[in-house]
Amino acid sequence: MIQLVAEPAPIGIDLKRTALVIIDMQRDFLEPGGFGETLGNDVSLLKAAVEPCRQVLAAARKAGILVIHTREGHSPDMNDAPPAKVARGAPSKRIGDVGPMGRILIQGEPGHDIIPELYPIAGEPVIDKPGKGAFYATNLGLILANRGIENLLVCGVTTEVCVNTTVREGNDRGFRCIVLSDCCASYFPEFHQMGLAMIKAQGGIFGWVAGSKQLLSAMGRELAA
Ligand code: TIU
Repeated sequence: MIQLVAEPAPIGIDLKRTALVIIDMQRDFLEPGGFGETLGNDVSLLKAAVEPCRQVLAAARKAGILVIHTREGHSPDMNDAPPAKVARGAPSKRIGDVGPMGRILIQGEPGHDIIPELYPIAGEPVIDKPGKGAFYATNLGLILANRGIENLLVCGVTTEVCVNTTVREGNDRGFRCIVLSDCCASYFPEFHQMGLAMIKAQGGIFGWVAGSKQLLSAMGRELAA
């Protein structure tokens, strides 16, 4: 058990029943020439989350916590891509079009892959998801149930889109979701702040928010104990 300083209240977590879920830290969102940039965003805004995420990932691996990575994207035939998603907005390139990192948001393309700093290692499940939420049309729930997981430490991008959707899905499924604030980022700094505020408001209506430093120091105390 670790005692984590969090908002709206401290929380005790059994690390054996906890998974670290890293949402969509893909080149398509973090690097120029990918999906995020085609939507008109400044992708450099997401960089801030990489180093805190890397530190939490290293600590989780050392502590033997289950680590799960997710990737948003679609199969090359795009049978799993809703036409309403593909046609949305006025991006410079649409999902499936060829960009500098291969076809935008398509599995197997360089842009779809996870950034090198956070690359999965053998044994870490990688969940490919067609939607924003990591539970929708994936086997994430089954993997977590099989491991007896009750708590999710959530990192990734973007705070108000795939992180928030996944936390809301997880909360309704009975998981305690703890979002690591500095391990998440948005193309809109104000949405990052509000995305976190929405989770922890009303007594933690969707979950808890904590900083990576709070988690790392709580884990350090546990390892030293
Ligand atoms: N992973 C994720 O958040 N997908 C998005 O499309 N995010 C945006 O902010 N666009």
